[in-house]
Amino acid sequence: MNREFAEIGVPNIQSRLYYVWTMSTSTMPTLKSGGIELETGPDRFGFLLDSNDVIEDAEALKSRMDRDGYLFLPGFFDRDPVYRTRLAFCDLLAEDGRLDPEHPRELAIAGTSGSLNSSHDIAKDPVVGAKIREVIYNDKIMGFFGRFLGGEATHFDYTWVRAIEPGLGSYPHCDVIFMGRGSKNLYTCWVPFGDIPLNVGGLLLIEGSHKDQEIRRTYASLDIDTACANRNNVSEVAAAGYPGYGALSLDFRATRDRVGGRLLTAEEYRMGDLLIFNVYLVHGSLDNQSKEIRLSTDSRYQLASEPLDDRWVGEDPPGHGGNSVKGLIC
Ligand SMILES: O=C(O)CCC(=O)C(=O)O
Repeated sequence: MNREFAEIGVPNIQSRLYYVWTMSTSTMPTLKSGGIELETGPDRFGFLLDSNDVIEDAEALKSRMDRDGYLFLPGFFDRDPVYRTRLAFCDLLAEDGRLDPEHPRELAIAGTSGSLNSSHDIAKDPVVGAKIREVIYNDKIMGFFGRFLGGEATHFDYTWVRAIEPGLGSYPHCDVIFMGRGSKNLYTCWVPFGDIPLNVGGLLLIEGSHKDQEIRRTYASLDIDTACANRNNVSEVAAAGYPGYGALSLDFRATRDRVGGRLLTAEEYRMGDLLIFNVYLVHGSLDNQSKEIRLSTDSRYQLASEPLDDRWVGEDPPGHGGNSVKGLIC
């Protein structure tokens, strides 16, 4: 599937009437992650299972989460507030010089400059941050987690807001090494703030990888905010030989071959969709092979009665580094 611009008329709030995407039906784009081409045969690649058929059945949801490591709920959120948040997000990026002024802002076509790179800067913006939080922590999702977890649910105060430029996606990793100091019964929600077809590079995961015992015993037992005093103060993750900043590997294809299971993504993530996954699930994202900046958030939910990772709670959560780092002999 290829998206190409075709100008057709007046902008409309719910759809891209200003431009439509024309699709060639012949082939999918070549999918890459980390610059490495992915195999897309049916035994290695597929699309996420829609779990809306069991959305009212907590036991069925739990058993799918247990089996696959994720739940995909297309259309969970009303599209309109997500779209309005996107518009505010695009305005912020445009004012920062990150968008190409030759195109309508809402298309988020990448420009050449800008400084608002940090997820935290965007999340703290009084307009965009507030609009994002109104969507991703709304009563519907908190109620959903209350039923799914079987008790009152809470979420981290810190929200990861991504404005991903054309280029490489995220390398395969498990969230638990970044946020596993509290409850491990912790779930990530990944929410697109734009329609994200394959070439724009949405979330990619390895189905069933949350059950991989070798990953659990090794990589997933580590904590990124550590400094090995006897190893030049590198983190225990780096000391154990994992590449990059907390990646399990730099090669999704090889990691899939080792773990088994299929690589899964959505044929097109749409505004309103919700993807929930286990913090032990191996995931990352497809490379962004378009001209567009990919907008999305990831946020975390758990039982209110269980301990929270203190790096991510409070009015101004401390996050990684600084006082969060624990010294170790590795
Ligand atoms: O959006 C991405 O590229 C990565 C997101 C991610 O790693 C996460 O949701 O935990």
